[in-house]
Formats: sequence, C-alpha cells, structure tokens
Amino acid sequence: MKVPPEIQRRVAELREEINTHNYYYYVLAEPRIPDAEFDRLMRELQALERQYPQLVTPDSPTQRVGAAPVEAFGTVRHEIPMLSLENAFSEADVRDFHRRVCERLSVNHVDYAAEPKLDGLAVSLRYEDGVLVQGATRGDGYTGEDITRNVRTIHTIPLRLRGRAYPRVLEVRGEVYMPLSGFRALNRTQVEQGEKPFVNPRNAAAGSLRQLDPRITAQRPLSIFCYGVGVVEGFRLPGRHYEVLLQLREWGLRIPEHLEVVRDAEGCLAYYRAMASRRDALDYEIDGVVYKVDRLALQARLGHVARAPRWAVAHKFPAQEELTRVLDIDVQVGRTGALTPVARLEPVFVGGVTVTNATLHNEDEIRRKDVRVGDTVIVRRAGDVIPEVVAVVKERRPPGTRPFHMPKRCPACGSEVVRAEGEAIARCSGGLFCPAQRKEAIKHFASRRAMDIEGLGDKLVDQLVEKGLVKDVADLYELDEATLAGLERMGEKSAANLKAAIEKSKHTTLARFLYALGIREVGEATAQTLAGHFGTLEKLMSADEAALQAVPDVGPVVAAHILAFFRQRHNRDVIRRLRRLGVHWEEAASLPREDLPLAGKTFVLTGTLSSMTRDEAKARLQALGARVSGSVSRRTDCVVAGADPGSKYDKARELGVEIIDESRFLALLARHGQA
Ligand code: 5U1
Repeated sequence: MKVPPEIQRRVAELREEINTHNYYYYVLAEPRIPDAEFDRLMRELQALERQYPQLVTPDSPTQRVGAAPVEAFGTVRHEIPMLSLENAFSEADVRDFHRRVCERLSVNHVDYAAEPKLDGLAVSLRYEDGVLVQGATRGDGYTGEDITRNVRTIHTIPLRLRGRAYPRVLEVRGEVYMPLSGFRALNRTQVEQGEKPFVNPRNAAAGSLRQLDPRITAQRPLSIFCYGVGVVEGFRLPGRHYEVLLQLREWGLRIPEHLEVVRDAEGCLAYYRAMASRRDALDYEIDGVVYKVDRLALQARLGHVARAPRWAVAHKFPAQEELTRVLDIDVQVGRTGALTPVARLEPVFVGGVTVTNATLHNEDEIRRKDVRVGDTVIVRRAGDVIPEVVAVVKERRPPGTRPFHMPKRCPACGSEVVRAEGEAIARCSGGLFCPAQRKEAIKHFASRRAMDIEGLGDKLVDQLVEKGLVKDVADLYELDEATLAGLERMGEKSAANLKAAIEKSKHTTLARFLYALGIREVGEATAQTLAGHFGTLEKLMSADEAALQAVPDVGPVVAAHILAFFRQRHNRDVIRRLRRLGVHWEEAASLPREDLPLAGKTFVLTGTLSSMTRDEAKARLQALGARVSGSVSRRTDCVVAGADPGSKYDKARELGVEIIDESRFLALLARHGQA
C-alpha cells in the first residue's frame, strides 16, 4: 500500500515529538506534558505503523519492546578498549594521584571533572549516523557481549541522537544501573511471585541486562548515566571532558548528576565529602566518586598503564557489603515483646564501622535466606540503616549446620511465644511480667486512658525499674511514700501526691483494667466491648476461642492474643496480686444481649467527638447493646452529633430523629457505666 505523504509527515512529526518528550522526561527530568498526553502520541504512532508497516524503522520510539530471545550473545570487539580505573581509598591516595599528575605534566594546578561513580554495569553504545546500532558489555575491556536488543529496551537510552550535528560514528560509554526505588519494587514482586529476591541493585541490573530474553529486560527498571566516549568519527569534540558530557546531553544522552569541575586534590576531597553526605538521598547506589583530568589534551599526554588511564582515579567510599561468618544467632525481645533474631558476627569493617551484629528481621526472612550458625554471609550496612544479612554464600557452608528455629518460649521470661496468623513477627505473650517489656508495660498501665495514675510519668517509671523497685505493675501498689520520696526529682509532697494517685487508681472499670493489661490488639474500644460482653474478668479469662470470637469485632487474631495472654501463669499471678492489693471495679453480671440497656436501639454517629474516636464511641454503644448504623433513616433512634457534623445531622433534623451532643452522649454512657 502506498503511503500518502501527509501520513509520512505525521509519522515523522510524532517521532520527533515523542523523542523530544522522552528527552525532557528521562534526560532532563523535566516532563513538559502529562503522561496521558504522551501515551496518546505513542498510541497514534503505533496505530499508523500498524496500518503502514513499511514505515517502521529500528529507531522508531515504538521499537523498544523486547525482541525475541536469543540462544547466546554474540561478541563485540571494542576498537578502543574499555579501561577500568585505579582506586584510591584514602585522602593520601588522592593526594598521591594528584602529585603524580602534576609531576608528569610539569604543572602546579590541575582542573578535574568530578562525577559520582555508579555501582552498575559498564556498557558501550554505538551510534551510526545518529542511530543506535549496537550495545555491548565491557567484558574483559577488549571484547564484550552484544546486548543490543537489551539496551534498546532501556528508556533512558535514545534510539536516535537528538539534533542534526552529530558524529558519523559515536561510541558512548556509561553505566547501566537499577534505581533503588525500582529495585525495591522489583524485589517485592519477586517475593510475591515466590521468586528469589535480588541481593542488591547491582546484581539486579546485571541479571536484567544479561538476559537472553529481552522481553524480561524490558520489564526491569533499568537506567543509564553516560560518562565518556570511545570511537568518535566525523566530529570535533570540545576540548574538555566536562564539555564533552554536556555535548552528550545535547544529543539526548543521560549524563551523571552532580557533575563538577574542581581544582587540585583539595577540590577533589571537598567534592568527595559533599557526595558522601548526599549519598543516602540518591535514588541509586554509588560506590565512590571519579576524578578525571578535565582537559582532553592533558589526558592524551598522560596516557594509560595496562588497563587504567593515568588521568583518572576512582575514590571509593567504604564498602557497604562485606563477607563475614555467623558465630551465633540470638533472639532479642523488644520493648513491645517482638522477637527479633540477630546474627552475632565475626567483626567486619563495613559501611565505615566495625559490625558485630546484624538483624535477621524475622522467622520468615531467616527461612527464606536459610541463615545458619557457621555460614559465611554477605553483610550490608548502608547509611545509618542497621546492618543486615543480605545472603548466605552457600558454597562456603561447612558440614553439620542446622536450620534455625524460633524459640517456643521467650528468652527473657519463658512465656509462650505467639505468632498470630498472617503476621511476620513472633511475640512474647508475658506482657505483664517479661523484663524486656517491663518499662513499656508499666507506662501503658499507668497511662491516662488505662489506670490513670496521675504523676507517674515515663521518667519516673524508668527510675523505678532501673532501681529494681518495680518489676511488674502490681509492685506499684506496694510502693510506700518514703521510697517514692527517695527518687530523683521527687519531694515529700510529690511523693504523697503520687501515692494518693496510685491509691485512687485502684478504683477503676473492667474496661480500663483490660485495656491497661496491654494485651496485643486489645485497644480501648475492644476492651470496652469485651467488658460489656463478658461482664466479669473471670468470664473473660475462662472464655474459649469460640466464645471470644462471638464478641463483635473480635476475630481469630485478637482471640489468639487474648487466649495466649491469659494462658501465661505469670500474667495470671500479676492479675491476682493486683486484685489482692485492692484494684477493683463494679462487677456487672453479664447480661443477655436483649437485656442490655440500649438493646434494640439504633444509633448513628456524625461529626468529631473530642473525648474519643468514632470507633471507641461505637464500641461503647455496642457494649450497651445498641446497633450502630452508618446512615440515618426513620428507624434511627438517636444521632450523636460531634463537632462539624455532616449531612446525617441534616437528615436527622428532617426526619425528626433525636439528636444529642457530646456532653449528653457522655452522660448517657456514664449512666450505664461506660464512661
Ligand atoms: N562516573 C564514571 N564512572 N566511570 C567508570 N566515570 C567513569 N569512567 C570510567 C569508568 C570505568 O572509565 C574511564 C575513565 C576510562
């Protein structure tokens, strides 16, 4: 079919426009049109190319989708070898490098182009007459693999150079990498699909780029920074490296961010420090910075040795990953009872510090990585993040190792360890007794919405626990005034006040008491519901799973936590002591639902209450037998209106339904023992 000239023109126009927007988006990171508009242009071009297949060219922006798989990669000889870099590990190394450069050139000062050093894979891209014709890995520097089909899927690599004035042949060198955000998302997907996650972004980038099936590469979030050139024919490049990179950017290639020209060794070192402090904020991993003599004429005079140029050096950051051995696996109990396995390691210098422990996160992580005592592991410490074991080097596993299992009993107090269904974290169930949880448990117990012990703040709890005066919450009721007065920042008057507050807290409600126990997943609202439902502590403590799950809002997870809590002898002992020491509440015999004071009544909540959340209000009403509905109808008995009520308020007025404000609502709760 003959292609009408206006179609040819439109196709050329669309390609130009799409390439330009790709450039704004990927190279300059300044998109100029919304994604939807870009998609529309792309769809129009795709439709025209479908209609006139003879118009499809390899550099068309539609031609990025992965091509068919290959059996093996072909080889590519690098006409100009892809050199590697000498490393500098200290300031002294950098000064030595600069001194050598000055001596060889017989100069006193040198300008360097300074760039971040990406931790990815070096590649070479070849453009002929502006069209991408080849992509190759570095290989041994002289011969690499032909990965043309794969690099074509990377959106930040232009299939055609921008503008008209470009070399007949241009080889661009750069680093393909995986952004950290993309790496994290990819690993989430890997785990969800039951695949092994990648150990680090570099491995993920390498694995993605060296795929025989480019369709897989196309799905991976790869990108590139271009930092140099190889063969250049038919074009006079500018005289400085920095200007060469700016020229590459003009042609649509992505060049490193944070490029600078600096002077002498001191300029280099200041750049290094600036990049080191920026490192954690970048969306890609860098393992150091590179300094290159900026003037190309000087580079040529310096030449190279073996495989590395004399005019450049990589100043490395301390490694973020190292190998070491697992000496033991301990289990730590956190302040809230969470059990975390921790690997004790042969000391290793990583990420700038000596690391002896690394978190193993949780049981599933250990199982997935299969970390065992005796294993050689990769330890990672990036930025301020706590060190972690990334992977096991299975080839180095000694004979006789055994898989790790989480303990069944808490290493701090011996209580049962519970791991609720669907949760990754295993927890100690001895909340009232466990020394690891002591401070938190006491602070929660004394808090305003729990036992409301006025004056017993966090600092005092810390002192009481640290001095060994309080081991569990029952000990609070055995403190005498003299002991309290002996604490730091406590006078006789405040000790007397605190003692009085402790005494006062003895008179409470079952709901508050239940909440104060700190049972996992039992917040204020659930405590209210449980108190209303069971009426007495004894009934709740003897409830089985079915009885617990019959309570509104109590599902299998909450039921499991309640059962585990009351199963612990230590917890029961503390509760018994509390009651013996005088903690009490009005015992309401559990009423059948139909006998509850608000049974058969329908309430609707609207607006914001200042004294409780909507969930709490709902739970309290339900504990009194009311039904709480989301909308107002003729069958609604009462609407509770907080501040800024919504349309439900208007509807209630329209239908003549009773409306009460917060103070009347609180009075209603108080009348029925739910204050
Ligand atoms: N940023 C940057 N990385 N990097 C790696 N520049 C750079 N230059 C390199 C290498 C291997 O080599 C040239 C200096 C030859």
